[in-house]
Amino acid sequence: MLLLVFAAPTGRSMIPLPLPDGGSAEVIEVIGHQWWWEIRYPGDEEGEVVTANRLVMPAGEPVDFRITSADVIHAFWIPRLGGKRDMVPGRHTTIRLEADAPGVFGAQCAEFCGAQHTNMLLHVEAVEREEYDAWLAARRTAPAQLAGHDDAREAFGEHCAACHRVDGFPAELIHDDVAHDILGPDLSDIGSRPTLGSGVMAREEGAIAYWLQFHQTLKPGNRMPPHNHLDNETLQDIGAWLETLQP
Ligand code: HEC
Ligand SMILES: [Cu+2]
Repeated sequence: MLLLVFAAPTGRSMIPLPLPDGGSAEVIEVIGHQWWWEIRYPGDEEGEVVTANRLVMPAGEPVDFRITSADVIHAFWIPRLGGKRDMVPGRHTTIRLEADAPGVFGAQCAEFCGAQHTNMLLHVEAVEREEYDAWLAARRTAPAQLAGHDDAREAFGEHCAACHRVDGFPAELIHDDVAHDILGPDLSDIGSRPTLGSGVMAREEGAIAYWLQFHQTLKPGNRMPPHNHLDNETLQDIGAWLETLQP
């Protein structure tokens, strides 16, 4: 049994709502995009952790989800945890939810937001506090796996890095001269995430290269441009490198 503990709109304020015992709840930011989920774990001194389409939360304690949208109205709803809240561009709302035990819950955008609305799925994992802290700490360490795969990293810097962040990716490899205003999911831990395309397919071995080739067929109209101009070998190389990215 999971319950909605408290929900209240807040302004842009980052001040956590107090708990009855005077402490503060864990804060996780969720930002809706056409058609994927950006998840941010704020950290003043430790550093912010950013991921996408997989929400890891501590079980057995309240969590304040600060929600908003980057484009159109979406809605944040984890049915098993209750509550449902519109995500409105330019407006920040906090919804307090608690998972009383560890588990995996499905969630989906609950407000029609365009062509791929039904493929805007969110994988939610509630884990013990210890496991949550260990995951965050691992994500805060710069990924050592950036060594090797030189060709892939070169190609990523040229064709992908303008839209996709990877922790510790060398700035000198990034070509951001391609003019665009579209942000893609952070890929720093893509090798450990369960799905691709916000739930369109499982992220098993070889799946990233497959997604890169066929994403406009798998998820028509999604905001990532097709990569027909890149040969299959380059896409395979990039996919193999991205698979190594995990905390
Ligand atoms: C113009 C911006 C843009 C460029 C350039 C771009 N992407 Fe994307 N990418 C996106 C967007 C937007 C999505 C989300 C699509 C969706 O799920 O609706 C995405 C999704 C992805 C995903 C799935 C992520 C997930 O969490 O499911 C991967 C992997 C990916 N891109 C890799 C790449 C690679 C590799 C390149 C370069 C060859 C690239 N992208 C180039 C915008 C871009
Ligand atoms: Cu939607």
